[in-house]
Amino acid sequence: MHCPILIAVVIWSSCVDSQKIRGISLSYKRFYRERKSFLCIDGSKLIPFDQVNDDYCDCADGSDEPGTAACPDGRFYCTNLGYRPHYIPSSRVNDAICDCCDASDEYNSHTACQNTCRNLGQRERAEVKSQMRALDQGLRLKQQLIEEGVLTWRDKQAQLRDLQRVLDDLQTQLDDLRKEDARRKKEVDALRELEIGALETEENSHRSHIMNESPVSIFYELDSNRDGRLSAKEVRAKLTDIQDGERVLSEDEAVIRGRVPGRLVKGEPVLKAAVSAAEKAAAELKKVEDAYETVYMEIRDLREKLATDYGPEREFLFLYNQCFQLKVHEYFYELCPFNQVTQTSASGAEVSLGKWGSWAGSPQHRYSQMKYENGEPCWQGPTRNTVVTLTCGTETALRSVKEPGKCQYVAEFQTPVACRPALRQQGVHSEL
Ligand code: MAN
Repeated sequence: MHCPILIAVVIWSSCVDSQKIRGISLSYKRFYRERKSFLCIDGSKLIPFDQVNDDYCDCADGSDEPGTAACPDGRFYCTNLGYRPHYIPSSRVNDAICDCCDASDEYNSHTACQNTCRNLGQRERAEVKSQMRALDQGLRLKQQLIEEGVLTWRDKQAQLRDLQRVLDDLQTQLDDLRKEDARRKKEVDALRELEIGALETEENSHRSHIMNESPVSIFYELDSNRDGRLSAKEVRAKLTDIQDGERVLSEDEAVIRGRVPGRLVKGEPVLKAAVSAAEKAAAELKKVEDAYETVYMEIRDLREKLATDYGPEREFLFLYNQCFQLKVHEYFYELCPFNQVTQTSASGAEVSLGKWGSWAGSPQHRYSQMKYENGEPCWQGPTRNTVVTLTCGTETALRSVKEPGKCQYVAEFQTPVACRPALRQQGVHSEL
């Protein structure tokens, strides 16, 4: 029965106190209970209570003058009912500038300060409300992206298994084709050996035939117009024939001896067919070797991508293979998450601002920052690096890029997957 009355008395008395002792918060009220004397909060001095807020600084910590500008390091508490309370340096009390939205800092300056706390509070509450809506929407989108991430992950795993099967199959083909290639090459080599032997035999018999012929038959062979005389022209014609014959023969021989691929001895269909079959086998082997190389690289890249840390729920996986651009002044920036950051100038020159390094947030929020390292070296400076801070938003976009230190870049990347339910309790303020 007495309870409501008691509460009213307590509230009334605290209001009286806090109005009487200007510039203190409710939590500090206990130090300023009206007694005969006041103990400086740092315990250094005991002074009569009527010296509190008497515009003369008695305590070294400034605690006796919370509501005046008397102490150099004092601070004044703006209660700002309806908005957010905060401290201002007590030097700003009665300086003719309205600092507290409840006008409490200008109680004796004749400056007409308006109490704007209610409006500010309303505006802030509306803003927080819309931020909360955005946070809720962000969290819903995040959930969708996590679910999409699960499917993408399964997809990639299946893709990896398929590629591995293709690679195994190519390996089997390669084993067979390598054997076939070696067999075909050996066959051609054997046929060429036989051919060299045959050519040498033919050449020897041709030479011995000429050597064994009688002078009359040689004369008869040279006398092509059958006039019984040998002209220089007739002799030269025959010599040219012989030289040509020898040249062709020695070149063929060279082809065989030097194993020049693709050259055939005339009139040898078996060798020709064997060379063609060997060429076909080599081409087939090359084709399968190239395919093996391509699939092998694909598997390696995919394994590397899948080994990346995409967050506890793989919520960042959807960023895989995506890039985000932003133009800031004369530069065009591009962030390709888990890959690299680049800067392109108006002239079109592209510079690497770092390659994917690691997550770099604080131990509690590891996934709130990304580090891209070892970019293009800066002239007379370090290599370019970029720290990307992830903030919660309903869209995924690169929001800002700055260069606070030479060749050291910082970027803000907004995405729903950076939204955390805890932001609701924290008031999301700086995050959204
Ligand atoms: C380029 C850009 C700048 C950087 C300078 C350093 O102009 O990459 O961001 O500061 O080089 O020389």
